[in-house]
Amino acid sequence: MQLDFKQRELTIKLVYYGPALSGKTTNLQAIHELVSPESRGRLMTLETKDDRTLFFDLLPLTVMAGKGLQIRVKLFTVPGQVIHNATRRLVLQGADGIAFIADSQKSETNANKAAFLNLRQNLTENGLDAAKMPLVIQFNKRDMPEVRSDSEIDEMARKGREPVFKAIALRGQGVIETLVGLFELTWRRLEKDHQLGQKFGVEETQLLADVRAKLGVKRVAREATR
Ligand SMILES: Nc1nc2c(ncn2[C@@H]2O[C@H](COP(=O)(O)OP(=O)(O)OP(=O)(O)O)[C@@H](O)[C@H]2O)c(=O)[nH]1
Ligand SMILES: [Mg+2]
Repeated sequence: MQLDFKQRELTIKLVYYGPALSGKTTNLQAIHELVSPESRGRLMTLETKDDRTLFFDLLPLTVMAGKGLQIRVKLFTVPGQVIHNATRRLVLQGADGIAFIADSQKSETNANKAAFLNLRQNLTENGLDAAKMPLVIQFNKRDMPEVRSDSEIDEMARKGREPVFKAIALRGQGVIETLVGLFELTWRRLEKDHQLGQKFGVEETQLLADVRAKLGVKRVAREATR
């Protein structure tokens, strides 16, 4: 997190983590597509080979919220392939929140687990407290055959403490919900640690409503102006 009180600017780093091919890059592409042009920057995809991220992707978003506070949100993806662990650890540095993108296919259950353990390990190695890190989980690829059932995922959501979202990132479904859910958790964490609301003179309910509205999907904005 970076703070600039003079400019009334807050910069937050959110990282999309998960096993190879679970849809992290696709999430960023869908967000880029859905968020209105005034809130989104350029999607940078750094080096790919056959659909697979070799380094990382970055999508910067900017939202004006609560009494002229400029919130910059930098979305990063990590490369999921096992061999790229050094890059994953690097991208994870300074993360304020994490969206774990799991693959709903039953065949990927072990890959999800391994990636989750890898996340915890890399957090620890980066000196970040895994227990305090804002984290949401997305089960992506709900459209595929042979996926884990809705009730199984609902049960996991009930048992775990992380918010769980279902998504079909390829069609843009569930991606904004995941992003907004993660933003809210992250804001609350930062608020607890740094009393941001008080320092910037903004009220949480209003701020979160503003962010929801601003990130809330181009289509809605279009309908409103039609
Ligand atoms: N059917 C379906 N395919 C998806 C979905 N989301 C992503 N895909 C496809 O899955 C493949 C991998 O998606 P990526 O977004 O590149 O995966 P990634 O997590 O960035 O992969 P790495 O960069 O290797 O870690 C692509 O062919 C996507 O089109 C989805 O919801 N449904
Ligand atoms: Mg990728």
